[in-house]
Amino acid sequence: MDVLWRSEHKVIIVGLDNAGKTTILYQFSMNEVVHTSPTIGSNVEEIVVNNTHFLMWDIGGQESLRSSWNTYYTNTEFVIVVVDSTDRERISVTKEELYRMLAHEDLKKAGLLIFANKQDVKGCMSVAEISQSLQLTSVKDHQWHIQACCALTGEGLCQGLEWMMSRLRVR
Ligand SMILES: Nc1nc2c(ncn2[C@@H]2O[C@H](COP(=O)(O)OP(=O)(O)O)[C@@H](O)[C@H]2O)c(=O)[nH]1
Ligand SMILES: [Mg+2]
Repeated sequence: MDVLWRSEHKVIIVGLDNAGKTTILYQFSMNEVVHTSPTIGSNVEEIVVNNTHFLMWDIGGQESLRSSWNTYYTNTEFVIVVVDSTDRERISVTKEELYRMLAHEDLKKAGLLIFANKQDVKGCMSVAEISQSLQLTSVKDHQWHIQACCALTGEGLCQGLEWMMSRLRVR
């Protein structure tokens, strides 16, 4: 039996409140190829893409909840950070949370996927602007990728998943 086929990859979806995390998780579970099965709570979904299973946790982003993000870190293979590209005021808060996470022991080997969400909104920050604000080029100890998307239409989400799949193959 193929062990890889069976294994499940843990993913956490983080980001500030209102970034679009739940919308993205919902899109993934609607579009996934085989089936979806809500497990423990309403905020976790199993997404199956080409026989690869991802267990995705959508973690609340309100300030009061951010301090408990680390309770989800164990065995996490990918961190998806969702950025509201229209929220220029709080991009610095996202940056702070991002580097706090990347420094955490339990996330040392995790891949980092950043969704620049709400690209449908006129005047929003571009991928280049967000990369610069988050100083992504200084991230050397994690594999990372930034992807423009619109969670409402689903545009860009598959490319993000594809990047995660490609990272799985090289390991
Ligand atoms: N214009 C636009 N609105 C979005 C997009 N994604 C999410 N939203 C809206 O942003 C709000 C917050 O989304 P939600 O998924 O609840 O964010 P969460 O707090 O991160 O889980 C909702 O009103 C969504 O409809 C997007 O790509 N474009
Ligand atoms: Mg939510």
